Amino acid sequence: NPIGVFDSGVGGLSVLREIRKLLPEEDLLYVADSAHAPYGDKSKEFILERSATIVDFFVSQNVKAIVVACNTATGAAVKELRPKYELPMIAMEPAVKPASERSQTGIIGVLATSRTIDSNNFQILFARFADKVKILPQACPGLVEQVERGNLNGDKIRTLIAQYIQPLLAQNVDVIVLGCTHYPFLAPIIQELAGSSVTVIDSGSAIARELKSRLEKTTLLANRPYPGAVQFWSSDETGTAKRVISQLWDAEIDVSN
Ligand code: DGN
Repeated sequence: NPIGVFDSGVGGLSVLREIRKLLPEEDLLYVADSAHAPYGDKSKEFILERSATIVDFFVSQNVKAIVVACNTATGAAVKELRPKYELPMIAMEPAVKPASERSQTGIIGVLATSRTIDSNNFQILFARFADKVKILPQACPGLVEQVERGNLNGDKIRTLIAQYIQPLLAQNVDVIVLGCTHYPFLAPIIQELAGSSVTVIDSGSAIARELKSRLEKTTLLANRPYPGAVQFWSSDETGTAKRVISQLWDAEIDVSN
């Protein structure tokens, strides 16, 4: 059975690629809810409703586990969804723990959507590390939209990123955590603009490792010597999602609606 992975759009592909690297033999089903992206400016109820619809779709496809590859959906929906399904459900968490261990200045920045920063989950995470490290959250309106269009470089995106990381650098941040799954696609520019004394980290590989360990515990790990299939679905019917998923996945792929 496949593993279902979803995001508001194409951002979750940054998590999907880590899963593919670590668990190449697994069948993967990716859903990009592109017609409703970004989730960042939608209500909690709306995100919950969309997430439930996608999880029901995964159940109809007989998935054996679900990865919520979206920090915003994690904050808005996972607590409500988990008790309703028996499937293992792996969700995002900004990589604050590794960042706190790495930081020399004791000050880290977290880039995320406003909805993630305002979420309960984030407040809890924030409180959990408050005595170890100073966390500066930074909302980044506009970045998700750019990635959704496949704009990973250029003046517009550089100006936005510079504007968001400048205040962090001014406060001596030496680790920047990417708390939105769209941002790893912008990591090269974020790194370049932040400079070599700053470490940029995301949660993709940690989520893949957590998925693996959950599957091992439940003996659901695929055990075969050949690669699994990867299938893509999107709620976008204009062709943009197909184009951008192909660009980010670095292969000409088919996208079902
Ligand atoms: N990829 C989503 C996240 O990790 O938060 C972006 C959410 C959005 O659609 N704004």
